Amino acid sequence: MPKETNKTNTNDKLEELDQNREDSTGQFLTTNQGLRVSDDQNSLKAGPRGATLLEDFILREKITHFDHERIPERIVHARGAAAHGYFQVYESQSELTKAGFLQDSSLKTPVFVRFSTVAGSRGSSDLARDVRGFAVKFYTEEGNFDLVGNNMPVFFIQDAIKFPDLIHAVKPEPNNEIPQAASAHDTFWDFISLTPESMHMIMWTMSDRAIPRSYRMMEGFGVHTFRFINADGKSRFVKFHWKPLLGVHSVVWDEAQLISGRDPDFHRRDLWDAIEGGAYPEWELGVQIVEEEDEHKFDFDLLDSTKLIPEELVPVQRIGKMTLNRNPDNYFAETEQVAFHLGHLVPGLDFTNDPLLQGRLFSYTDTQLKRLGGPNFHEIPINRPIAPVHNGQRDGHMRQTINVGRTSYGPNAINGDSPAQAGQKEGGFTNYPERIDANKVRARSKSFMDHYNQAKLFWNSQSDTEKTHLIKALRFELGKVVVDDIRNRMLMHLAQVDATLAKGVAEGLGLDVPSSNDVQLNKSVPADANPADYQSVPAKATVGSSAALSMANPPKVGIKTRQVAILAADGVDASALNAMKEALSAEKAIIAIIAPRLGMLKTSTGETMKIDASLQTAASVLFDAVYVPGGKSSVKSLLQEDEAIRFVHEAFMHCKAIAATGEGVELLKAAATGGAEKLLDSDGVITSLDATDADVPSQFIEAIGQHRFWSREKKLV
Ligand code: HDD
Repeated sequence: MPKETNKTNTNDKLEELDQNREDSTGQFLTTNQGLRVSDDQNSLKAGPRGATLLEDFILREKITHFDHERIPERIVHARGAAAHGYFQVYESQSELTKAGFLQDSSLKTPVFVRFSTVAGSRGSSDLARDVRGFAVKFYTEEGNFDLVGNNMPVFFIQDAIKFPDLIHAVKPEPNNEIPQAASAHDTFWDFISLTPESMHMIMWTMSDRAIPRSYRMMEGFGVHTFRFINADGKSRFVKFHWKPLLGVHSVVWDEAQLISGRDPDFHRRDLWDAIEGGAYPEWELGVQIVEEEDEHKFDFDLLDSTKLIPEELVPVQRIGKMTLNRNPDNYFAETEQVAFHLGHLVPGLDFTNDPLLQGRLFSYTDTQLKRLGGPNFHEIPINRPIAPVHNGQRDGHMRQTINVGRTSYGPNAINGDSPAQAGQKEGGFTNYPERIDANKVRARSKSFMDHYNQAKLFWNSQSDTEKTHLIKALRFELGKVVVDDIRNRMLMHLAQVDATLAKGVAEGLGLDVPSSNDVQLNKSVPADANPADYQSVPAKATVGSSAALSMANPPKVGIKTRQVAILAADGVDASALNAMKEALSAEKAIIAIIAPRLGMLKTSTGETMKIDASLQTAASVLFDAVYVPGGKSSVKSLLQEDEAIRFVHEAFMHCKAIAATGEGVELLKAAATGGAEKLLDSDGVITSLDATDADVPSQFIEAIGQHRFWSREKKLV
């Protein structure tokens, strides 16, 4: 029988993790066998200067363990950060699914969520232009359910058999292992330019979605179409979405590159700090439901992972909320050893025949066997379900469970046929009995051949700023390509998506858009196939747009957890500084006082204040906004610091909210290029010569809430 709903199962998981926690505070040092060690500073030698003795088992144990500390990093998604939390459904979804964790609004289901980049190694920068992984492990009472998604709703390829090619192409090139964590190189674009099915995904990865402001401000998507099954056995198609309550925001590419130098752990740190500070990130779980009989009513195939269902056609229903409220205790034990797998499923859910999904079902367990070293990785605390585990599986590397009794097989009579198979009534999982009657073929469905229309839909749905950023991203990426043919092939594809897009990119590359309209560029055609079967469907002249695909006009969600820098030095205007600090704190923004040096600051009234960072370690790219209060001697000192001028200049270039009062305005003038008037008159720049102007804090808060002021940027479309 499944465990009774106890409404507190988040505690079960935490208690289980607690049992494995080791805290050496106040304890003696021991070997792994529990032997107390008296000297951990010197190895055992023949005399103080003598040779070290092989007999020194303490030395050997310590060094051997150290030598084996690293496990193979994930072949993809190697770099990540994770957090614990819980999920709660708003109301029972029994009409749609019998999944236990979606029935009871008072039940908190524990989750562990790992965010990641895809291409880079474990030590690469968080700010690479890349897809972000968004993997959620629900520890439900019916077993673990893993929703292993990304922050983009579509994927590069339609069939899993191409995944190794895609990843080989994007990873550093094999001869010199360059470049790290970047798609801007020949092999990636060579592959993409021969793979038209990637064009929709390319629109997403070249958009600012690929450089998020924070993991906390990203959407998540299950990508594939799954099935929900209710207690009557009725199946419906479902797509999963995560909608962040902090809105969806990104940085700009120049900023991303600078952050990679200033703080390559920017996203990891942001998640950690927010949770430590009690600002728990939240996402609503959304579902798009398609009735079984509507499977073929769209002009794309629901089984094709390069397509999304526009929200205008099928609205997203928000059915519950996930809150991340606890950082891991140990990066390796939890974040590195967590093992996700699409095949970790619970009753009430099932797969579809999406060929990308089907291949993934093989890959994840296989990769854990290599990475975690054997078949018992489910016994590692972070991977253990809260549901009890009973089966005849035995032995293997690092087995932890001590299975009692004589039987490890079924049927058996010796142990009363235990463990017994569970019927549906007892919570046993059954597959949806989908009818399959087909020839065995290696082929791609014709319904998968429309490679440009949704790329076009994405392009049409972007604001002019987003279109400009997309063109610039493609100019950057293809600008780093060395082989000319690749650029020309890409321009041909882009021309299929949109003429302005192709022209904008071509201009930046100093090329003309090729006149050929060759939609036959699909080189992913099997040897003996009829090329006509693989011909891409030409893009329609007009394709609609979908508001949900744009990050422009994000919902106003306030400035909670936004990072605000206050530039100050000795003599800073105390009342202006304090009034701004008070106003920002009331909105739960995070404030940092940045000064020419570390230590304490003396304000105009003699008050001392702690400096959070010096201009040498801080940079505007690590903040959402900057304020320069007045105070004659403070501003005079700042004007002598190149870093202070650069700080404001960069914040302006990156379209951030800037405020200055009293003499602080002088620093803004010094930071202006192209005339002080231009900077002072720009949107999102709030100045007042009145040192304690009471309107400035509220105007500044309103401006930070806008995220960025794109009117400062030159548009390309
Ligand atoms: Fe994958 C990891 C997401 C296609 C094979 N994948 C991995 C992770 C995420 C995704 C978020 C990291 C999980 C973690 O944090 O540990 N992958 C996706 C999405 C895909 C996708 C959204 C397309 C819709 N993946 C995909 C294919 C294959 C793989 C087609 C292979 C056929 N993915 C893997 C893997 C990884 C992995 C090799 C590496 C580490 C791991 O599994 O545990 O098995």
